[in-house]
Amino acid sequence: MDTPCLCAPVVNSWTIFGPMQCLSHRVLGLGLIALFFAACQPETAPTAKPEPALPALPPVPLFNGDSAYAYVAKQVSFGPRVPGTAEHRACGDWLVEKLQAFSDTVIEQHAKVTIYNGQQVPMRNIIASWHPEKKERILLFAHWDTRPMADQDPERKNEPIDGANDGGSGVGVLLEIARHLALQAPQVGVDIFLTDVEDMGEPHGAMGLGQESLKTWCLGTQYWVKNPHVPNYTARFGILLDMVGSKDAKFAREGYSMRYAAGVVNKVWKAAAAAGHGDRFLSETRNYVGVDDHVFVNEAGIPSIDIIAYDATTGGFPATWHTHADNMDNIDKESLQAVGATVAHVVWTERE
Ligand code: AHN
Ligand code: ZN
Repeated sequence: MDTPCLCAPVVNSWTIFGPMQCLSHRVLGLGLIALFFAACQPETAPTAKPEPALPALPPVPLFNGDSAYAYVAKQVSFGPRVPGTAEHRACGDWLVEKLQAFSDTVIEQHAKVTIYNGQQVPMRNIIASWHPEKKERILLFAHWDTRPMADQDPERKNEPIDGANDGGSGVGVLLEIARHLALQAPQVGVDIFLTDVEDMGEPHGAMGLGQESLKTWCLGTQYWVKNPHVPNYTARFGILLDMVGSKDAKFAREGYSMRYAAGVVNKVWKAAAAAGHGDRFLSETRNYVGVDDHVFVNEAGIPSIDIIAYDATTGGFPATWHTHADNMDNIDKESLQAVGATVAHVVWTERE
């Protein structure tokens, strides 16, 4: 039978140099010997091997604002993309077709959801994935539906809006990112989630996080949080693009994003500066959004931020928000370019 090691309460020379009675003493002893010799090295001798070089990152692709703009124009050409309409269906088919051409997998989620007035509408979430086998992932998302009414417009309030900015711009940027994902993979996996029935919330707006707001907006994302497109889906972080195409768009650090994912805000703001667009990403934090898709994704445990235009003249969203002026005349290629180049920088510089 082996003699059990009678561990000495203190390490003395015997426990180091004497016959080793157990593995832990042997390791400790050798460690101390190594330390002793290391300390005796002349100061000029290298004490550590150089770190092995990290695998090289692929180049950040050149985001093309003209291409993103064309994707926004194409969406708008279908007409307002109000859930339940033929225009919504046709645009959805086109989005799926584009993403199938650019990605490894496209998953659609179809369900009926109930909006604020009790009406049931068909929801269609669209999720495209690149390297779905990778554990380290980034989630990029934007809503693709448009608001069925123009409740912020003094005229034709009951008619649907074009939603060039609100519904079109974020998707346009993400399709251009998708085109590049097809050409050169970043180190991490990526999912692009086009959320549906985001914009059918109760007409009094959603400036707070009250129960009514939480219940009636972002229904596609709320559905996805309860029914992820793959079991136990998660991502390292998420970036929501909402209204990123207005003229001379500027982006404040959004309050909820700062509270739940300040590190991601910092990462994205740094990337904007590195991409040469730091002037658009303001250092100030403002609470101007209320509920948006990222709120629910944060609750699902994925730290997520909202890149959403902040207009100093309104103290909130661009003046075209939920009006008929949210059309192609008010889309700015340079804004799409600034946001797209920033997101591309984040995605292609992220290490696995
Ligand atoms: C507001 O309407 C304030 N938030 C809901 C999210 C949204 C709607 N974004 C654009 N339209
Ligand atoms: Zn909206």
